[in-house]
Amino acid sequence: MRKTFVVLTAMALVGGAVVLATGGRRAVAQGGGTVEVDVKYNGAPQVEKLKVNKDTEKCGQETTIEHVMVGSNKGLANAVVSAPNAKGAKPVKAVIDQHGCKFVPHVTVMQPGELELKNSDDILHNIHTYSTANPAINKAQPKFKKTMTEKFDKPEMVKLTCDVHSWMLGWLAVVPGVAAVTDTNGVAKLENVPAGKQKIEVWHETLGKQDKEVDVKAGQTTKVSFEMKGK
Ligand SMILES: [Cu+2]
Repeated sequence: MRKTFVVLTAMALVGGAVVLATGGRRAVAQGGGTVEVDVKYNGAPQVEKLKVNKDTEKCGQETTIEHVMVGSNKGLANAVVSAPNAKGAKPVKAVIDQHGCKFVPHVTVMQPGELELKNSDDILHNIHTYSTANPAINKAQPKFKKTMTEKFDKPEMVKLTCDVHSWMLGWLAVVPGVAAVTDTNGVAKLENVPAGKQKIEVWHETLGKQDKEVDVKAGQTTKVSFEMKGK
């Protein structure tokens, strides 16, 4: 038992070292820096609570819609932060799960390309997108269809709903360059942003968008903060 544990730990350490080494090399090769973005909101959170009238064994008796999530120190969660002109970012496969009759995560960022849509609920969902730059999707995903792949080739903020569960709301940010979503403290990190002047954009589903220019330095972390205004 102990032996297995030691071997596994050693493997994990080696694996970690490999990841660190490649990560470091990539950063140096691109001459990029990190931009740490801090997004604040001075207003009150807006979380809608409602009773569920369908599929309650999977969806629960009640649910919430997270319109504006404000954490500690007025940090705004679920904001999309991006350096849209940063070239050479490595595409990461974007995945959205329909779980507990919610889109998880509530806000997803992806570069133009393919999105994997999961249904881990074992019930019927029906994705409905309000896209205009990309073809709109209105497609049933029965419980046996655990994953679907959809294409979003054009940059756009896409609203997601489900025609079976009226409360389901999510957002897909198709953004070129480097992008991330703020955490519960309102912070997001953009990694490997090419050095030099870069436009940093912040977008929030109900609070709109803002941008600022920052000077990114290779191998360093540049901090920038935003304060979103209520509408
Ligand atoms: Cu649904």
